[in-house]
Amino acid sequence: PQAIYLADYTPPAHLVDHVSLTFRLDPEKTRVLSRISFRPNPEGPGGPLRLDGEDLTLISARIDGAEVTPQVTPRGLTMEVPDAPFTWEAEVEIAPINNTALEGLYMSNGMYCTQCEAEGFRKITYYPDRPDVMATFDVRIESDEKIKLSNGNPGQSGDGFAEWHDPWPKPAYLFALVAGDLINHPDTFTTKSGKDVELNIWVRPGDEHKCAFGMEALKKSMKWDEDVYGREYDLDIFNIVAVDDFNMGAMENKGLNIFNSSAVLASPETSTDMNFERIEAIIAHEYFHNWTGNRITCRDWFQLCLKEGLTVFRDAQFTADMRSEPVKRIDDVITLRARQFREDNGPLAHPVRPASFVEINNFYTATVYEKGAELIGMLKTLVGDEAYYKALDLYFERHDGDAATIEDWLKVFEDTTGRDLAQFKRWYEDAGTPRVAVSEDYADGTYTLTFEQHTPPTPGQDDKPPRVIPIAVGLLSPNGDEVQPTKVLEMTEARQSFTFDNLSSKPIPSILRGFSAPVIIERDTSNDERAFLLAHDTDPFNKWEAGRDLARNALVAMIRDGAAPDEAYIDAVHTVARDDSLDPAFRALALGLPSQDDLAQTLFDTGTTPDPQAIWDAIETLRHARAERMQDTATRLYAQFQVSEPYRPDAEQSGARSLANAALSLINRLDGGAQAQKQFDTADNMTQQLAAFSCLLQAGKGDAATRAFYDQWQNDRLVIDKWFMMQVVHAAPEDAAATAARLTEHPDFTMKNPNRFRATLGALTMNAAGFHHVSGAGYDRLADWLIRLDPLNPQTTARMCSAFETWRRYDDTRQGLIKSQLDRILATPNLSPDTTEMVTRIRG
Ligand code: B3K
Ligand code: ZN
Repeated sequence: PQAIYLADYTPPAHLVDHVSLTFRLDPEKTRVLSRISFRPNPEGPGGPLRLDGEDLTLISARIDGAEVTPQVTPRGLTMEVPDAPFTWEAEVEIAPINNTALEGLYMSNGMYCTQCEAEGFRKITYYPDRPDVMATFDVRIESDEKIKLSNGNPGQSGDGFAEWHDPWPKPAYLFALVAGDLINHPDTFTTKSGKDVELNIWVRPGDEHKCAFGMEALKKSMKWDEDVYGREYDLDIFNIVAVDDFNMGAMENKGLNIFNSSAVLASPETSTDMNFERIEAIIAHEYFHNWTGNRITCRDWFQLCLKEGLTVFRDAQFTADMRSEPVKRIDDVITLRARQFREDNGPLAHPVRPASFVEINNFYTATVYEKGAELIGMLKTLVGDEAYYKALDLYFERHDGDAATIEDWLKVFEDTTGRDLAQFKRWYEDAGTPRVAVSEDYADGTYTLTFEQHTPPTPGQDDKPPRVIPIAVGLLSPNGDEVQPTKVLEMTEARQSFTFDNLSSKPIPSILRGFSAPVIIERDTSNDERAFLLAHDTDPFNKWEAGRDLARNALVAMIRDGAAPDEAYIDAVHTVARDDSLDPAFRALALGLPSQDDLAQTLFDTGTTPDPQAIWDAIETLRHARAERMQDTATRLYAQFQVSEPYRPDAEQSGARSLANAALSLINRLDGGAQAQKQFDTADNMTQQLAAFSCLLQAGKGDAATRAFYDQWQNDRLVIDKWFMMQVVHAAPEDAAATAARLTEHPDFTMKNPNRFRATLGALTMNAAGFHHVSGAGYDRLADWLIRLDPLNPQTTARMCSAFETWRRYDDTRQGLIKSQLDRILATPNLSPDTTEMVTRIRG
């Protein structure tokens, strides 16, 4: 497979004014009739008409009514055409029932649905399948299926057909079609200018009771985007459809969002508090794409972060407004470090705006999404809130209807603020996580902070010039008072100092408040100072960070030096847990420990080869020591934070439950699962039931609960995914691979459903000590299944290869084991381009 380069971008030779599509649906022989008005692009390179097309059988083609015979290849067709506007008509045949890749038109439980981003439309009909070709669409669906949906507003419908008209020009990746036996959960929303919009969530019969929460989330999102960004909805109808077989979370097709059912269906009995929060965020995210993605789209796929980074940033703002801002920020940084820092520090590192790719689906990454969102946050910090919203207004005004670029995006900020953003642009172009070393000096009332930045090399990028880094800093006096409220220091040089005057004593700095930039701070500091910040910092993020650093140091000392659990850490976290003036959700977060993967990277970065088993042992030992020291507190918190009111998935109740369940996991270490069993037996919501189930599995007392859970939920696919996942994630390291293997034999296992595949094999990769068990069984099982899945679903296979991306951290034995699995995957005949690209990059 050939790489394509951003530098090679050329505008399309032909533009499209309008598309009419007719679908005659049939599982094996769907006919797609297209009628497309083309015209030469005055800014294009000229030349023949080139249309993308894959896995299509061309039945007939016409230009301006006359039959033509184009040159057809497996990737598309070429045709000499007049140098004037013309109409292209084609009829193609496709077989949705055979489409296991879940890209293009496919079937899920008897229902027709589509996924076109990034390049799936070319599996539906011949078309210039690139985002800078935008057109209005009319769609006619002919089928006996009860419900037939497409983008835009409904037109005529009758016996066996339905028509849809989308007045907003869009690229083909936003096309969608759904047909099936569906039931709707209806509602309405009146926009700020008084327009009534019909809202529907469409589900399979039996799932109707799981729609109410998603609908509320949708209405809140619509209101929020009006209030905060001034963005109103622009069609008469907004449809959401839940689909069981889906490669990603959801898709923002114009007026017809298609969701993985796990990202929309919710009920208290079947969904955890975390599920509710995630669903609310994904509904918001897809809705917000209507402006940031659809009305303004991307010129080419290199610009993917233009819509994704911005939309992730917007959905994070929304969640912070709906729930708790500090808790959301801490959660997001945990995820960013776990996924994006890991990616940025390994063989898959790439810029937020990549310069080349083989398969674009491999670039829907934590870097494009989450780091992309961090860049928006930094920009907002640098220019200030007012200028940020002014720039956004200009962006919407200037680029509505455009397929835009990162240059366009930065230009609106330059034009609004008069600032030169050339240095900021490096954040988009240079991969890698900057390290910022900090030193300090205090003399005669003046305190000086000196920062030095350095970004390690990443594949294809050795030298990285300094970037602009907004570093939010506050200073505390030794008695705990804040003597310098948060101030944003703008670092632009490789090495730079900032001074603070008139201080009566040497302050304690709180650096990178709110995690103001996606960097790694390197600073020699004492555990006393960390404990001080955990107790006194006014910035909730850094307060949490101080506790996290203490825990990490304690664990590293245990692993590397055989130290005993650090009493000072346990005291400090105990004090936070007991402090009733703090938000329960924050206290639960403070009780969290760094992940096994985080510790492996920390050890590696400081010159120690990580031993996954030793990491697991240390975490177990520390958890046990904590439980013993905090016994009384755990009992008190567990009782105090039981929720007696009817279940609500809001921040208040879910915070209480998260602290009660953190207390349960402390209790569980000492009582052999007794309390967890009680909670499991009496739980009336999934948050409580699953927390108890996970405690029982960890205590080695999960057999009865495993059977009971299955019996109770065997008819609910989403809950059974949890059942698969829990057993693998909580298996002891030496049993993890065997547990996953055993579950793949279960009658409910199917590799065709991405959720189930991830719940089983993805869960194996989440069990770090199990996946990296020195027997190599974890690596072997995963490789087996990736090889089996690849011919069916390359996209999901390729994504899961990233489980191997950290392989160079480990000892020679493990490196050898992983390398032989990577070689085995690469040697598989007919391996997909998706997986080939991933494994080749990982192998290096
Ligand atoms: N834009 C889609 C992602 C499509 C993935 C294609 N492989 C979901 C989202 O970010 O909203
Ligand atoms: Zn998105």
